[in-house]
Amino acid sequence: MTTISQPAEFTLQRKHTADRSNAVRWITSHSIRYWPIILMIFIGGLGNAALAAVVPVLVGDVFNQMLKPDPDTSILIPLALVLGGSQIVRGVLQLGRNFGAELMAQKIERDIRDELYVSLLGKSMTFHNLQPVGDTMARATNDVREVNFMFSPGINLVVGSFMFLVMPFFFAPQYHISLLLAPTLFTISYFIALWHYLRALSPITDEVRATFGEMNTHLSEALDGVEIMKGAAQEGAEIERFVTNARRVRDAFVRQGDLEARFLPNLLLGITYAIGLVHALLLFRDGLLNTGGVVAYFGLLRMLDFPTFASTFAYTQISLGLSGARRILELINQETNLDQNAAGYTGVMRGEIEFRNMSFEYNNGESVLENVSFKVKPGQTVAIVGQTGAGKTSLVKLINRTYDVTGGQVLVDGIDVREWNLASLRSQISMIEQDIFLFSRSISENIAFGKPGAGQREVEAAAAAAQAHEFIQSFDEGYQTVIGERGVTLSGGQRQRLALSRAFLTDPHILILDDSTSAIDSATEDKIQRAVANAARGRTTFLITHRLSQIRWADLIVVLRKGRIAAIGTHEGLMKTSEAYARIFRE
Ligand code: M5T
Ligand code: MG
Repeated sequence: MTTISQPAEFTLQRKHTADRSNAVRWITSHSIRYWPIILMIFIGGLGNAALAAVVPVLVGDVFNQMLKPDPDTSILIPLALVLGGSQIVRGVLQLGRNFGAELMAQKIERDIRDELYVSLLGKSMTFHNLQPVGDTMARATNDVREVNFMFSPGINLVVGSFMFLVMPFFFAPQYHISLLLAPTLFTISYFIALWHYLRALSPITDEVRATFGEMNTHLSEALDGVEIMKGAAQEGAEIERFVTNARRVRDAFVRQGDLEARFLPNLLLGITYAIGLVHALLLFRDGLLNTGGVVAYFGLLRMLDFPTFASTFAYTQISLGLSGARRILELINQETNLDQNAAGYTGVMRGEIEFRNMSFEYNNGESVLENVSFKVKPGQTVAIVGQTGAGKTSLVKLINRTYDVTGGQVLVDGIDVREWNLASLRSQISMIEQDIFLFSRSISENIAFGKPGAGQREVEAAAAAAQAHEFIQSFDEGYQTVIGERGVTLSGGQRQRLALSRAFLTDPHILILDDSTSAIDSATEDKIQRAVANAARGRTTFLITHRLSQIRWADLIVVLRKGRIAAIGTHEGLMKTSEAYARIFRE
């Protein structure tokens, strides 16, 4: 089995690897593991159809018996009983088929959902920055669901109804070999029509899924930015855009419905009945078929009902499922340029960092950092200063490989970060981001995020060191207080101290604090100041800050301007030598 293996930032060892070369193979490779269930669906479907065919056959026999001058009633009762009994067995087989299909659908849904989730976590930030969350959500929820429906009712009905299609071929020749004519004509034209239908359907179902994804992207962005939207009184324009998107989804569905309505086999079925009946009556006239035969044969033809009516619906479901699978696979197969480098270096970090002639740009090709070289000794505190957009945040994100450099090197303990085992590198570096993300879980869980299983006492000690204990205690539920999404119920200063508590708990060898919030009252400022000083002790620390009090006592100050180092040194030194630096302090 061919598997496309790709670099990822995170992978799981799996017993089963799926073939990801295209959607059909991918789904097949997932299904094949459950072959006993597939067998059950087939046996259930076959048995169900065969026992359904028994009905017209027995009814034909009953007719013949009753038309005799003196009907033998001792045969009629057992015939009726056999008929009844066979239908009970048929019910059980049908149950098996339905149950198998449902079971399969749920298992596959779970499997591909897992696979997608693991793959998303393994993607680089470059991927996540470019991939709209709403679209990913649509794929991870609705498209996964479509794959489920593809099995049940989709494939379930296709298998079930295909067996019905086959039955007239088995039973009709018993009455007269030429009776194969009508079913054969029907089956040939059915498959030709089906082929055309599926070819026309596939782009439409792709469109249905794609427009749905776009609508979702828009919705999630509008909700994310609802505050800005309201602030700018743009509700009207947003509604306009949403309506346009919703209309596209509707149009795609309408085209799907239109195609379904024009499904040719519906017409073919009527014609087949007519041909079949005329044929049977001609045989009857010539004495080649008796009354019971005509009745049984027409009953057998009636079995073509199921494939005809189930197929529009069932094949649409399969087509939608495949479109969904293609979209999920597209996401899974997206290139990831970062490699977790599982075989890389895993030592304990001393905390020495060196930027060696390093340059960096985002995907857009504009240079963000150029020719940056400096070295930090273990335990030192470095302050990065510079105007907004100078590249401060970008610089520190290269240390833990949130992004990879485009030129030169970043070394930790003298080892290129790309040579490090990614998990080992990241677990020893703690980064407090500019906009702090908190999960909508309890405060305790948020602090213990980097160290699951940390005890309450540990969590509280970390919070105390980060000067957060006090305000957490002031909440009614203390550490169990659940934070709203993105921590909206906390102030900037409080969020920062929670993030610091997180860092204390993981006790990293390198701490990076990207703090651009400058507008904080002096009492809080003082607390944060103390928390940061606590945190910086005994580890290499990068501080991005506008707070002069913090910059002042840094061991090394790097002044960035437009992606280049404008000046570097200690506070005293820079005050004397750097006009740019001195200006910052004068302002
Ligand atoms: C430095 C550009 C940005 C700026 C430069 C995050 C990001 C940034 N940029 C991109 O092109 N793509 C991106 O995904 O890079 O940005 P920074 O490093 O975020 O600057 P900063 O931290 O010094 O600024 P600030 O405002 O946080 O003080 O030109 O356009
Ligand atoms: Mg920044």
